[in-house]
Amino acid sequence: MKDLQPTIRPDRAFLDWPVATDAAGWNAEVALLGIRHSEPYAHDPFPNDQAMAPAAIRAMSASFCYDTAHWDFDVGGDLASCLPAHVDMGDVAFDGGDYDAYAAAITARIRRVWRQGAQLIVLGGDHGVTIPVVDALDAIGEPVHILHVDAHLDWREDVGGVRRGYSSPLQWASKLPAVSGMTQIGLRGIGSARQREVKAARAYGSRLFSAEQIHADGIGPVLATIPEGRAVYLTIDADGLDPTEMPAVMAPTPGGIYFRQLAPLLRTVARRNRIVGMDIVEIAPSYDFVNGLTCVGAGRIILNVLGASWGEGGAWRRARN
Ligand SMILES: [Mn+2]
Repeated sequence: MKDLQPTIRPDRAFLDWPVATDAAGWNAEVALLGIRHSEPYAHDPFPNDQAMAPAAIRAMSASFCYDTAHWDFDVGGDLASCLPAHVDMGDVAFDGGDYDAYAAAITARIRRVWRQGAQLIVLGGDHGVTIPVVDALDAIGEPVHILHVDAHLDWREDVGGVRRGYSSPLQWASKLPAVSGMTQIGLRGIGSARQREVKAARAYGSRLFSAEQIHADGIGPVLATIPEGRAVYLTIDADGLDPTEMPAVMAPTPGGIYFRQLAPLLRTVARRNRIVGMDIVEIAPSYDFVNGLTCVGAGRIILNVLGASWGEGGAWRRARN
């Protein structure tokens, strides 16, 4: 397998973590990777705006956490004292050539991360970047449930013949033997799906929650669909959140879920279930006019997952001890 060399060194590491672009040279329990591109659609510009998000999120590090040694009320402690060895692996980028080789190399690298027993954090990119990531889930060695936050269903089989673009990640994941089920939340508006995609998702057994259902009933019914103790992969499309909180997306849609709903959901999941990996995708930094609010939100979501995973009562902390 051809490796991704060189992986791009970020200008600023996520939270100023140590940078190791060569996966062979690091030994960490939390690994972060930026994936700038997925398989492009003919009708979209390449590179798209979302390709700038990994750098934009890292650049806002000081705004979402200027010192991990400080008490963090979301975490209920300080991240510095509970987070194990961690590394920023830099970014990978598609050069417009052989997409199969690019995707296969990402999958190979992530398999290595998971075989070493690390938790993976991915910064997208558009939602197509989730596909080469979930392709590596077989390396977990146990069934994995997917928790998906998005305004859109993302169950398109293909768009103009392209199978691995941003409209297809959950449909793609449903074909993988390592994936045991999925819960999709935040759905609303023109949720990208035609009737046949909604039917296919339901026939597969995906548990769908509109944003409105969550506003009405809270997160309890969502939690009930995630098998206790099962490994979880979390994929968050920024447009799943309300655009008042995460405005910098290509398809802002009113009525989204709020951080105050997502944070306790993720905290509970990260305590009951080992979140083996997560991605946050579809941030369009050119639209992040207001204090970089969308990138700050992304950083806070990642910090919440890390804190709940590795802090008191966290599933990763339990698995390690
Ligand atoms: Mn999406």
